[in-house]
Amino acid sequence: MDIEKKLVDELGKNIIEATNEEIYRALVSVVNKAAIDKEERNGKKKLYYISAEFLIGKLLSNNLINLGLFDEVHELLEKNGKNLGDIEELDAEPSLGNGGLGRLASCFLDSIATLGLNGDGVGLNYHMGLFKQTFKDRLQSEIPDKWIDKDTFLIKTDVSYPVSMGGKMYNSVMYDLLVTGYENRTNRLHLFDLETIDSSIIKNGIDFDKEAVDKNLTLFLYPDDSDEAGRKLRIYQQYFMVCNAAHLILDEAVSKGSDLYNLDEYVVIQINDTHPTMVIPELIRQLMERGLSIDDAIEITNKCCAYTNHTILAEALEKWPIGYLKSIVPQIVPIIEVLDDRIRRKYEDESIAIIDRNDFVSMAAIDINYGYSVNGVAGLHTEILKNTELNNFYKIYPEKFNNKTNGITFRRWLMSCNPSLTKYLEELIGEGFIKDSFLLKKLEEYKDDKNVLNKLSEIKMQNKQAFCDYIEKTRGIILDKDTIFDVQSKRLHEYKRQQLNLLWAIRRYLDIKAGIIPEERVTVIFGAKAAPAYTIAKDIIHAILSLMQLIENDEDVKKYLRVIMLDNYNVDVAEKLIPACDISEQISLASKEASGTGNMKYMLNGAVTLGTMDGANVEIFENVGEENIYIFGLSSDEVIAKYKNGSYDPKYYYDNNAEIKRAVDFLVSKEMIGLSGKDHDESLERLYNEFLNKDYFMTFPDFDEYCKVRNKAHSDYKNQDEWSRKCLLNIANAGYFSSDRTIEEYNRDIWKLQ
Ligand code: C3B
Repeated sequence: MDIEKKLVDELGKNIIEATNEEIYRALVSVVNKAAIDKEERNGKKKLYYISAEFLIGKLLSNNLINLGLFDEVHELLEKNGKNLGDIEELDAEPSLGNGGLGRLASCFLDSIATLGLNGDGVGLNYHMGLFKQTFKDRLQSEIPDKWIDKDTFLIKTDVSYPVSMGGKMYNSVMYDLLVTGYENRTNRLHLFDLETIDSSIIKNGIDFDKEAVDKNLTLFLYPDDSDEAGRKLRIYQQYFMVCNAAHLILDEAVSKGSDLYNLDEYVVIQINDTHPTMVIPELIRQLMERGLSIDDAIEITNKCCAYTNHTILAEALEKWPIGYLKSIVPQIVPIIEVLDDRIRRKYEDESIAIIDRNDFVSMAAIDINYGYSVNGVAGLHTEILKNTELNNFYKIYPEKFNNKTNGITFRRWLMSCNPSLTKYLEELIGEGFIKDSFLLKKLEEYKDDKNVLNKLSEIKMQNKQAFCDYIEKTRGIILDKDTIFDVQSKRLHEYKRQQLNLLWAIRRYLDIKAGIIPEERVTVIFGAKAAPAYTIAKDIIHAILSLMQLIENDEDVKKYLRVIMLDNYNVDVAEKLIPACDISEQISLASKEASGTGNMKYMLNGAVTLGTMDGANVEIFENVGEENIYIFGLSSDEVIAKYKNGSYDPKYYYDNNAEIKRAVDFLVSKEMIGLSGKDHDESLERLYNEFLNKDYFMTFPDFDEYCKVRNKAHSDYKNQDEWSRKCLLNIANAGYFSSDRTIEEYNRDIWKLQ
């Protein structure tokens, strides 16, 4: 393909005369056309991956790489005095996700297309995304993340369906993003929307009138659900998503020749967490509308739907009051009642019923009773589901349960974000690993080769320098690449325990103030958004930002310890941060992190994990061996036992462990409180009390060992050859964590697409 000609045709002028904006717009169009050429209409059976979130990241480079155009375009632009990096700055990151769940969905779409499988994503086109995080007075504040501008990769289609909600009719409109596979076919991500959305109803921050559904339906992902209107809005969103999905699915199947009784030969639906669960009663309803009996409709739906569980935290296993459903989607309530009734008659087990005693509808119970597959996302997580959280279901449906350990796409998380490492790996072991990730193992041959180890350290240093440059340019903060980059980036949640990391940093700060000078200089980096209504999570951010401010203004401490909290951590920032990391903090309370996928990205880019035996950390441990990972903390069995017998008492640790007391007390010290210019700070006081009276995620029992192991990792870092060897072995053993492997397993065990 003559890319130069295409670009010039699109521009209507020479590249050299065009502005970056014009080039960006032309590239979007050229890329979309090239991607459309790779669409395939064949394939009888199709996967529909329905998800409330797709955290896709910027698309330009990724699409160029997957279409095999990256080098060509890069050179062409250079030749004309332009820079692809500058043009990429104009590429807005689609704000359609929140955290791991949404990022996983995007990695999956990449792998599905790359493996040549027939599968599309279905979701919603949030205009303002989750939110954009800014810091003001050491507090998080939220503003709309307006990513849909004139020029995006979105393609407006003429597909539209009527959706009845709350006694009104809404007409949807479907937008598509093309999903390019690496040297393979193009699939689509379908994003449903309303034409009537009106962002002028947003007032201060991200507040808006929650009842104006025609104006607000797809404004934000996860609108605040701390009041009834907010919870109802989530039901509106979820139903809107699945009602459209069901229409699309049935239309496509019928057009390919399905008589609907054989729908399962044409369709498989993967329900990503409980948000899309209403697709089950809705598909049944639409099948009945198309003439099937309820018995047939239920049986067929059952054969088409599979469910992935991503968490054991009760807060995320949705339950909706039946009253809400009656007021918003009365058309599916009788179906839900039938589904419940059948389960109750068949099994006399209240705990697996769909409508509970308090008239709440358990979304997971619909999925598990009426889907044919239930999977967890890492080995340990699936075992916990089977043996504890979902044990009652497992006893009835053992054959439905299976594990699919998460993975990440190497196209984005290696080739695109770390080109120098990619290139070096290609020189050493050939290009095969890009398509067959297990070939990374060949790198092990070089584990004692000093030149290779040096070169790997050198690449890491360059990436650290590039990250420093980026932070200086975008945040005005000057970092020192010759310190250990010790990083924790992920959503802010108590179970992920950013507060444990913070306590270590306070301890280190106090030691330095007391004249105990550490041997290693460390830069602790955080990136995390807190859900707007999650008070304690915001308190943790406030405490981190307060410590950051203290240190930034203290030249004595700053030489040895920096604490940096990055604002608005997103895919774009992650792509710059991850290749620059030395130590990857994966310190959730064992049993609570279903899998984690950041842990895999860091490993692949040659960082060493410091973590608990939780989620996929367990499998990272098994793959790299104990020499090449730093493990600490209670085991998941110990944690589960502690919860069961209710024996945990944070006060005991506080009273008996002087280091814990010292660090926690510092939260409400005059240094920290003083930053507010007042004599008290509600947020810090609340966090202090939370530690003392609750510490629900058991920070204190793990504190001593965490500090010990972390300090050991820091001191091991001094021996650069040994350290680099650990990095090499992490990279070499990351092959298992490719999402290509995960998707092959989904397809083999669940989807069975050709
Ligand atoms: C996340 C989990 O917290 C992670 O452990 C897991 O790796 C990913 O999903 C992907 O499986 N998760 C999330 O981001 N949002 C939820 N609502 C539930 C789980």
